[in-house]
Amino acid sequence: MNKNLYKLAWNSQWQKKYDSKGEGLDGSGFFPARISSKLKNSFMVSHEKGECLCEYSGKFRHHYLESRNFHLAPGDWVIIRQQSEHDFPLIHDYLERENDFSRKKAGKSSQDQLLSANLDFLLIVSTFDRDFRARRFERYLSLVNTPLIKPVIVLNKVDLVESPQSFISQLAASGIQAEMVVTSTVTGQGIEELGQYISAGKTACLVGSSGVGKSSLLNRLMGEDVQTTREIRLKDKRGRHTTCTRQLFQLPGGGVIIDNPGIKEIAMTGNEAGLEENFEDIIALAASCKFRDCRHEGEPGCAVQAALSEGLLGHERYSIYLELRNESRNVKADKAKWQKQLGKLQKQLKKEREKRYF
Ligand SMILES: Nc1nc2c(ncn2[C@@H]2O[C@H](COP(=O)(O)OP(=O)(O)OP(=O)(O)O)[C@@H](O)[C@H]2O)c(=O)[nH]1
Ligand SMILES: [Mg+2]
Ligand SMILES: [Zn+2]
Repeated sequence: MNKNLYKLAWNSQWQKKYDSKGEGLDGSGFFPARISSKLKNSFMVSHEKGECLCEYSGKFRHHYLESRNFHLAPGDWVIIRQQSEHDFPLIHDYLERENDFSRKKAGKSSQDQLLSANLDFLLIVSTFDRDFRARRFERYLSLVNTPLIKPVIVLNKVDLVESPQSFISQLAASGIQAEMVVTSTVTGQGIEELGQYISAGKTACLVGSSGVGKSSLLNRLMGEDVQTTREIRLKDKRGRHTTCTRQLFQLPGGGVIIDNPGIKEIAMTGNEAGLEENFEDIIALAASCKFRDCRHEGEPGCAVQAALSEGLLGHERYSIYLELRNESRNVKADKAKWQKQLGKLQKQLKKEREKRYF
């Protein structure tokens, strides 16, 4: 394989997955590519020879999209096929992902929104002011459902605060375990440190509210302005969010980074794996509760409540945990309801069809 593919964080594991897709992938116009961004009905992909636009093949659309509601996201590896020089290449298949990062879609929908796939690091960017709340960080941290993705908190715009240390101590006191990097795209502080996470072969994804400086950090890491940032956009007055699509970039020193539009609402998906991982201390306490299904909300013999009153567990941390857990359970219940309705509809549809034939 061409070394350009490795610059997209391709490795022997992906090669193995590609090879296992069967004979005939070589020499018949097939090649691997990584989704760089999603457009309305097509994708921009990066591959060993550069970039190109491509579309789903009819088979892929039917097999994954329509039958299984499976979607691709920036970071996914796909197998595309260029049948002739004049055709648009088509997405023929995809390589099973290692992991992904999703949130629940904003609003009432109970569906998830897939933000990106195949990550090594989730860079949760925040500034030291409005955004700086343990609760918000805990949301992001609890959405990381796999130990394969390492979350890193990036505290940007440090040039604007006088005593960053008090903010940082505040975070540490609330029990947040994630590593932190303090940065400024104005003075360059912390940029090198941040860059070390995104070394050759690694993929990182920038998330956080609008205006915290995600694209500015990306530009700094790239060494050139590849993404538009706020000032430039203010002149053409086109709305609040500066970045409008997710997009993948290759850093000059190797490593891949995905920039995201600002995230306003970071809602739980109903998958509790990340929540449990992030609140290991509480989960460990819960093992000693008298009742196995203890909700830790005042039941007798509750070890979590006991730790709370003995001061072994902080009230803030406890209340964040309950808030996220309850939200997560509600989403799970909504999803189950939705699935049931969908099942009913499908059955009805099948009956209607059968009626037509007989
Ligand atoms: N003082 C200071 N300003 C910064 C820093 N980083 C970014 N900014 C400014 O913050 C504003 C927003 O930066 P962006 O990089 O566009 O923010 P973003 O997170 O990409 O925003 P969205 O694309 O809307 O999600 C711009 O005016 C930047 O110049 C920093 O370290 N210090
Ligand atoms: Mg941006
Ligand atoms: Zn309990």
